[in-house]
Amino acid sequence: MVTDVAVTWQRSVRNGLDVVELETPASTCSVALHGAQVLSFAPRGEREWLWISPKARWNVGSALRGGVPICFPWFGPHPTERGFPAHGFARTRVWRLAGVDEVAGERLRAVFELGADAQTTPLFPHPFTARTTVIAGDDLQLSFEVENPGSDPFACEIALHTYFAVSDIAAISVEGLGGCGYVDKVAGGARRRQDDGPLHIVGEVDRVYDSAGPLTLVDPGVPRSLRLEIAGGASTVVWNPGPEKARALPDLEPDGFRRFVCIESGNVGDGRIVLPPGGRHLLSARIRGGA
Ligand code: TA6
Repeated sequence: MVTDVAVTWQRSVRNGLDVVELETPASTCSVALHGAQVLSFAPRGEREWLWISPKARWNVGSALRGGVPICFPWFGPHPTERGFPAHGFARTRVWRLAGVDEVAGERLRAVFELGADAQTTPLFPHPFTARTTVIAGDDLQLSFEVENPGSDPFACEIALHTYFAVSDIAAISVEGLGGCGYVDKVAGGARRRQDDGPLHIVGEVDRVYDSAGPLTLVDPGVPRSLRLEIAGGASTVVWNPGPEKARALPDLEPDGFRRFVCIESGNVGDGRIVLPPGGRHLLSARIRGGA
């Protein structure tokens, strides 16, 4: 739906966190500086595409369950250090807002930056520059770019850990993964192959697919289809905790697992990247709506 609303943006505070609110004729979108985390995106007159837990923790330094957390420089638990934060530190640091500008097609672009400092170096002993770009218009575009300004190579994992809002987890399907190999984390990391046809979520699902899509999330309950197109990715993670794991998550309501599916795009596991000195990697996602 295109309205006569102007392209405009402002800074605000939501539950104590600094937020950039983007308004375009086609959509509204909000992004927290904490984690450069997209919190919401909705085309005008339509339902929210992203889900945030009503029990999410809105504290600097805590992971906020919902929207699009960015996992970097590792995904899941740290490979060797048990005490390090899950999914790295990018999602729990306050990023710098580098700017907001209008781009072609009455879209707004917001750019956020994060670099190595005294808090990141003990966790990840490498210089790095990360840049997250959010473009809101009639679709949502997100990119994460990382550069290695140092003199040694480093390996890292990246994921856009998107929490898509769904009418009911039992009703949705994910198209585009049929025949793909995956690591089944619920089965202790067993390697499996996805059956042909759409994926339906039954119980706990936690899989790292060797594919970056494109994918379509079909939700007959809205009804809505969201198309996810990725560039620069190698992996897709599909996660839902199911009813039992959900009970163990303090920032999730007992029934909260029904309201979202995580479809996470990036470079994780065997798809991780190695950046040589001066190297750069760009991961981009575009989410488009459809009936
Ligand atoms: O992306 C899947 C996953 O790694 C799961 O294993 C699950 O733990 C989830 O992320 C959420 O992690 P979090 O640290 O945000 O609770």
